[in-house]
Amino acid sequence: MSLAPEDAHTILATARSTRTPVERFTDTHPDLDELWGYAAQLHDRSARIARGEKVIGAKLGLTSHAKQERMGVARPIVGFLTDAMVVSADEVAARLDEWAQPRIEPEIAFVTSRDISEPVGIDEIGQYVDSVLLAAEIIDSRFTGYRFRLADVLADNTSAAGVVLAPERHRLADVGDLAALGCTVAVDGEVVHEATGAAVLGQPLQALALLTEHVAAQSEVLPAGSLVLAGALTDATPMAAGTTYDLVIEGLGSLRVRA
Ligand code: OOG
Repeated sequence: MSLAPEDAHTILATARSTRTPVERFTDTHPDLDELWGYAAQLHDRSARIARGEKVIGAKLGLTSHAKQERMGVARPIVGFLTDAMVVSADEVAARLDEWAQPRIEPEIAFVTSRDISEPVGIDEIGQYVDSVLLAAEIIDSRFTGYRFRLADVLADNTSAAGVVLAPERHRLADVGDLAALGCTVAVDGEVVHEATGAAVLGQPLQALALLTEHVAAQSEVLPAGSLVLAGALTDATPMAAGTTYDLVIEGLGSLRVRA
C-alpha cells in the first residue's frame, strides 16, 4: 500500500517535535517520487500557516556537487522558509536542543525585488534581485543519519530548520560576479571547508532562475521581498554545543555562530 502524503507529513511533524528521526519512506515505498515529495511538503506548509507561521521565501538545496555527492541525490531541490525559522546568531546556542542532528551551511541569499510567477532566464534574473547577503542555513534532517532519497527529502521540506542572516545587504552591482566569491567555513578557528560561488550551479544566480521555473510549474507566485537561499556552497558541518562556526563569503561579509 502506498503512503499518503498527508501521513508522511504527520510522521515527519512528530519526528520534528519529538526530535526523534525516522527511517526514510522510500525503503518501504520505493515508488515514491518527486511529485509525491512536493505534495507531502505542501501539507507541512499548510500546517505551519495554520499555526500562524508566515512564509517568507524559498530555499534551494543540493545545488552544489559537494552536497549532491555527499547526500546521494543528484539534483537540486526546493523547500519553503517561514518567519519561525529565522534565528539570530545569538539565539542559536539556546535553541540548539530544538534540533536532533543540526548541521550548518554557508549560503548566498537573495531578497527579490518583483513578484515572480513565470520562468526568468539567467540573463534577466538580476533584475529580480533587490539585494544579496550571506546566510547560515541550519539544516536538521528528520531522517536518521540524513539517509534519504529525493522523495523523502522533499517531503521533509529539504531538511529546513533555521536560518541566520548576516546584517549587511548588498546591491548585486556592488558585489561583482557571485561565482568568483571565495567562501570559508571554520570550526573553532580552523578552516574545514572552502569553495567559491561557482560551486552553486556554476553561478548562484542560476539557483534563482531555477526557482522561477519551479514556481511557474507549481502555478505559484513568489512575492517581491521574498528571501531565497541559493543552496550550500560546501558540504554541511555538524553542530555541537560549545563550538564556534565562522562563515565567510568574500564581498558579502561574515557570520559567527556559537552553538
Ligand atoms: C538536504 C538539504 C541540502 C543545501 O543547501 O544543499 C541543502 C540535506 O542535505 O539535508 O539545504
